[in-house]
Amino acid sequence: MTVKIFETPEVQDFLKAVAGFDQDGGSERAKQILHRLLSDLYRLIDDYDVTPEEFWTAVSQLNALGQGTQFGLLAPGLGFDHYLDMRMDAADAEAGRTGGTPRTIEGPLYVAGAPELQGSGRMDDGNDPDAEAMWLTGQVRDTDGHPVAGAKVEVWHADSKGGYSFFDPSQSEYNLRRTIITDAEGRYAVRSIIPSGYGCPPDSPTQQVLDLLGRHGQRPAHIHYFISAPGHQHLTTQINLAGDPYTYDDFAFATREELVVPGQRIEDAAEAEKRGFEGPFT
Ligand code: MBD
Ligand code: FE
Repeated sequence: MTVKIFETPEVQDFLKAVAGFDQDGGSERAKQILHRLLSDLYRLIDDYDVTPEEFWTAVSQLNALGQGTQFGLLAPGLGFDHYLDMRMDAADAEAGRTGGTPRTIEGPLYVAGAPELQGSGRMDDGNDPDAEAMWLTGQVRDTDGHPVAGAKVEVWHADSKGGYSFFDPSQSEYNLRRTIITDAEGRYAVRSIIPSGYGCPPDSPTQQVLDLLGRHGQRPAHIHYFISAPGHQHLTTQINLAGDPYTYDDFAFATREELVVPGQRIEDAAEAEKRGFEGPFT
């Protein structure tokens, strides 16, 4: 079947009616955007001779992607999150906002309301027998290099199996999620566990779409951050633990060279203690 009807006046008028152009109510912006989106899709159906079977298969897939956080998971896989970041980077450059730690994507697994720590404390609940201890330390500085005391550092990351609390029912509430307030020198130091990379569930609607593209759904081991302080631009970012096979092959396209950090292995508790880290050391 090769019919080409998209450019006909009937279809063009039909699209305008579908987008509510002849109606007084609704939102002008919604009408414009829906009209453009539908036009692009109608044209695609014409250009690729999309069959009714293919169309209804796509509808079923979209319905499946509407469950839980599935579309939020596919969106970074399709590059939307990174594209929005690229646009914010470009806007920052245009406005002369330079310096500082680069942003990268939030992802779909943030949960608000994590327990608050003053400068230091513990992020893990101690219930992950496969986990290795990790200390996460840092200093929040402004773009002139001055420390920011009292900054809010929200951190969240996966456990040793790549699962996130709230989404992985085997974990306790807010495990590996904390809001840390920086000390007088802008510093924070918390005890946690080394996260593993995340993988999209193999049978999930998201992975089904990635399979069609011949792509995996893996992310390298990473730690998410929101950093905020009054009078400063909010920063959404992540760090990647160097040496992961997926560091430069992230299905969510979130890796940035400046955010890849090598961990420093500490072999014994005495050494950790000497550095002022809080236990437990195993
Ligand atoms: C994650 O942990 C994540 O950070 C992103 C962006 C997508 C899926 C899982
Ligand atoms: Fe993540």
